[in-house]
Amino acid sequence: MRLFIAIELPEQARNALVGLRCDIPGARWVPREQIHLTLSFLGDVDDDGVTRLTNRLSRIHVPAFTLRFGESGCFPDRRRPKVLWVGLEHELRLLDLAAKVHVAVKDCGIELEERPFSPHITLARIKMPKPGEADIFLDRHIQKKLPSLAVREFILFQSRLTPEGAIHTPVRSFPLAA
Ligand code: 3AM
Repeated sequence: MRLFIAIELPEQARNALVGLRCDIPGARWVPREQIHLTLSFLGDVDDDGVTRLTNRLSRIHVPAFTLRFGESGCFPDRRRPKVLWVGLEHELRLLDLAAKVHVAVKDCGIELEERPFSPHITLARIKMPKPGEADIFLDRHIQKKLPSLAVREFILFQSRLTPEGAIHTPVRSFPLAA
């Protein structure tokens, strides 16, 4: 199973993020129901690995928390904006959760990229970006218009690749502490 671990966003937040779409040629906007905050991308994991992983993830203890949106940005940079995203303020409990998820995944023998966690929500991808093409999106002061998010759980998702795009299915959810 091709897996990733993420925080699902409430409908209201997803609607607000859809409202940030703008006219950028070649941008593929993430469908409303798929907008999420990735904690870790795992890639393919076999059935035994999934069992070990769900056991291990269910032992993570982090209290529930609230997230606030931050600035928008793009990867890798404005000259080549391939991924357009909205950032989140660096809430300590989010960083703690991401770090604990990372350790749990590695404890299960799953190899991960050692890139530092950079909290963001991907809204669009541009396959062949031109310099400055995303500036119209990046120059908005996004954080003023978006609601804050109450985070009470994180979710292990399966991602199936199809010619029509990825299909995300929740495998199991893990509640945060009260
Ligand atoms: O939420 P973001 O955009 O950061 O880009 C994919 C998305 O991340 C990423 O996993 C998240 C859920 O699909 N992803 C997909 N394939 C990947 C790969 N091979 C990947 N991340 C790293 N390596």
